[in-house]
Amino acid sequence: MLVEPRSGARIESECFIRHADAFLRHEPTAKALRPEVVIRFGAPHASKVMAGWLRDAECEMVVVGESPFLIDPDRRCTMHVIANPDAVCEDVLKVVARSAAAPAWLGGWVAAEQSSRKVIASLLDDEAALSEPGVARTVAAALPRGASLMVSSSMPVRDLEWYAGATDHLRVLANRGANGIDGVVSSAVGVALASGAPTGLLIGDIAFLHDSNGLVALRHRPADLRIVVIDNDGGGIFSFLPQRNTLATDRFEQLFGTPHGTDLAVLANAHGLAVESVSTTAQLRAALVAQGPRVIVVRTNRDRNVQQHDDLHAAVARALDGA
Ligand SMILES: Cc1ncc(C[n+]2csc(CCOP(=O)(O)OP(=O)(O)O)c2C)c(N)n1
Ligand SMILES: [Mg+2]
Repeated sequence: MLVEPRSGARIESECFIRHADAFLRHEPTAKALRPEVVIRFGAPHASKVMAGWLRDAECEMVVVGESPFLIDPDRRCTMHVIANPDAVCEDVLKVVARSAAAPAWLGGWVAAEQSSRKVIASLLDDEAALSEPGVARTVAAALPRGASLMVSSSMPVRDLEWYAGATDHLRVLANRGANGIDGVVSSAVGVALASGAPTGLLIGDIAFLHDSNGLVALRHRPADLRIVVIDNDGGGIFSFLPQRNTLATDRFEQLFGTPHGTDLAVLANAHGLAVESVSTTAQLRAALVAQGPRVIVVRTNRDRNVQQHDDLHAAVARALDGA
């Protein structure tokens, strides 16, 4: 079972695969794990790597969901079942043969997952200088059981999917789609107020600025909202795309990077909110304990972020080669 955080099914068991985005980049592993049938419940993962692997697999793909609207950008779905996922699972269990022995193919998935978990934990837990993947992993781990976590586009929702541990202690929410950075602060305020529970918001600087009106009068509201802003002074996602290397840097920055230079701590202060800047895992963990509304700012660097993702994937690949 490949589980992303929004599924609510990201439990500790190694049969619940978290790090497919990392290990499917390793070609021999991706080939060895080629599926014959895929059953997808709900929306696709954010991972482009997983989408490419599914596209190449030429397998049967059943999509199960309650909505009649099918999200299938690569036109891979061979059967669309519009039904309640729980009811479908219960019906399937009545007809499939159940055996005590795990199927042979499961071993390959569990082995790849185990190797990836070890590498990702060793590189991200307690890293001295926080990376963006490390922030996503730490935020998910540090929020208390029963909390909600809203994640923004573009990198936070991806980093959470790719690098977080188990997240079944949380209710994870995201606005996905073409306008992925619209209204994210306001959505999180709504979640915090409606749930009455601790709520985390993991958000990039541009999405934060784009909806900073959501901070208006927040200090007067009974919202335990703990906002973590990853400030890489622009849109970090674009540094992963081909235009980063095909355009001159100043043109890339003007069109895609869009650095703004705004002091986000001052902005949050202007709304009378408590603000803290952190740079280590321990500081972030400690800052997440206090109740909100409050803002925690982590400064990162877009080019270094690409390198840190590459380093993580290279380390996972080395572990898989040695396995
Ligand atoms: C309303 C809206 N405008 C523009 C976009 C295009 N867009 C997608 S991601 C992104 C940059 C987001 O930057 P930030 O919030 O800092 O996150 P990062 O990429 O750095 O993780 C932009 C402009 C969008 N998704 N929605
Ligand atoms: Mg950014």
